[in-house]
Amino acid sequence: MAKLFRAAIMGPPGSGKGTISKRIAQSFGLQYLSSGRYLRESIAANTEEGVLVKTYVERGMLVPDHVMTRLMLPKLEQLCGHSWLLDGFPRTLAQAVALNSLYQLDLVISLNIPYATLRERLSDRWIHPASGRVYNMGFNPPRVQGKDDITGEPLIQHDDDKPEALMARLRHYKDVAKPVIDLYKSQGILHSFSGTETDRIWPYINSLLTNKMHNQPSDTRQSQ
Ligand code: G5P
Repeated sequence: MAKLFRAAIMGPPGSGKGTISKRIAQSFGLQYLSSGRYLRESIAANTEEGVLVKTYVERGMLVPDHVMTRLMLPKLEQLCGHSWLLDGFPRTLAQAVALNSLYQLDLVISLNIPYATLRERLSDRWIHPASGRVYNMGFNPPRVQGKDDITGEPLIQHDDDKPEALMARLRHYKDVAKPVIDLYKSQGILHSFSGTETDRIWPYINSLLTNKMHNQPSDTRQSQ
């Protein structure tokens, strides 16, 4: 039986995790789970957890580890039997340790994007709240300004992309990501990519994944 492939993508807000994750999911057929998108769906649905996480997300703060692991780990259980890619989780060492106790990751992609590029991208980002479709007024603008391409409904900006929340998110990222990056480096599964354009980084990620996934050993063990 082919071994299941488990990967995660890390990077500061606006680094292109979501954009690259969608390309990976499409090109390699992985199930893709975005923590940010899942949180925003919970907020929009006004679930009990949505009400709780809203107070953190709208201030650009990280949702506490125990809440994140309680939300994300059961979602992964539902993906049992599939290869998957995590976008935005784990984000702290405590989350990485909790994930590690259940699943061994095969690969972690870390994106290093200059601060000025991040700031520029996020202030230009608009989303279609119902579907999560993301637009950027320069990189991938909607066909009609301010409207979703598929439904024609209005686009909005996330509260956490507004300038005050954005600064807080960028500061937090640096502090909490370092021990996670060190952990995955020590496990020999970290691959870092630097640059200012997703389209230039993508071919390297594509070829890394092609290599890794085609050279995956078969696994006779029970898959988690
Ligand atoms: P999220 O949703 O995980 P962030 O802040 O980590 O949010 P974000 O903002 O979604 O990440 P991204 O996914 O890294 O960014 O980037 P993206 O959306 O693909 O690209 C950003 C923009 O740039 C888009 O408009 C895209 O079109 C454009 N773009 C991409 N490439 C290029 C390019 O080459 N050129 C140009 N010009 N544009 C480009 O998390 C949100 C919140 O949820 C909570 C936190 O509160 C967080 O702030 N949260 C967690 N809390 C605790 N633990 C966790 N694990 C959490 N996960 C989420």
